[in-house]
Amino acid sequence: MTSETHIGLDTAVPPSGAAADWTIPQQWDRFTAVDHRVWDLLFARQQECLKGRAVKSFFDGLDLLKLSRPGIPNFEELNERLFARTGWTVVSVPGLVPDQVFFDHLSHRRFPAGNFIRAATSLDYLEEPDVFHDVFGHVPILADPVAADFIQHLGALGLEAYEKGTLQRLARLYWYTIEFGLTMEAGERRIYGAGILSSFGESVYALESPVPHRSRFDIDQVLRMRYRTDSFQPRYFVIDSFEALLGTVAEGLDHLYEGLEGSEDLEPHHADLDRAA
Ligand code: HBI
Ligand code: FE
Repeated sequence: MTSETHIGLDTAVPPSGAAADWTIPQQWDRFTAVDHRVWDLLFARQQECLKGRAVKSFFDGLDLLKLSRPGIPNFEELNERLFARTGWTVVSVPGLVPDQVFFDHLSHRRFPAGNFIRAATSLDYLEEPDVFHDVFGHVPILADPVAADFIQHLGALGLEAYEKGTLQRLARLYWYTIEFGLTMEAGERRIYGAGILSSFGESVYALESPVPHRSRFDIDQVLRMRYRTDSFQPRYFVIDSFEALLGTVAEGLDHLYEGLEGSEDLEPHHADLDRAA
């Protein structure tokens, strides 16, 4: 049975010290030498592992945003470069925030990033998105203008879906693209989803293991497809390009939600759904 977690913290109030939008000061000076060392270890391992696996705009983003500098990035410095590039900024949050808060930030070109990093003793396991998952995984492609537009648009669609009660469907679109998306690039499959980019094991599994299904991105299928939050993904969707992906949502999703009313959810491990990708 797949599990779809939604942090329905609808009634939750921001933790003490956080603003109404759940942001908190990064307090970059608070990070210890061990924290920075963990970042450097994870960064070096992924930079090596992603060669030939990640989409080109991921590496371009690392360079443009000077993320190869040692240590956990100071958001003040990072945001000067990111904002100048695509109008996005990274904001610090204590952990998972309620859905509507999360999508509201995205709709205003603010990416919420965890203000903590995992322990050196658990480099490969993560309860909640930490600063490595969020900044190494999600931020570099925010320097790509088309991907930046798509993610902001997804934020606006998320707020709409929250009001309409179709957030569970929109969360799948988010999950199978921004978190675990693959794309074609020069005839090869490449990774662009942050959940894969920030994971050593899944960066290899997603492209090379015979286990998962890899099917051509089909927005109707994606909106019906359940997903797992507790294991490597049983299925990945492959887009042709960020431009093509943006095109699938440019007119909004209302007509798709309507067309899917009453349709069964799909299980990601069922092989009969495969459209060659
Ligand atoms: N909060 N900090 C944070 N990071 C997320 O990725 C996140 C979240 N809250 C809700 C949420 N994601 C989900 O709504 C999406 O993954 C669909
Ligand atoms: Fe994420």
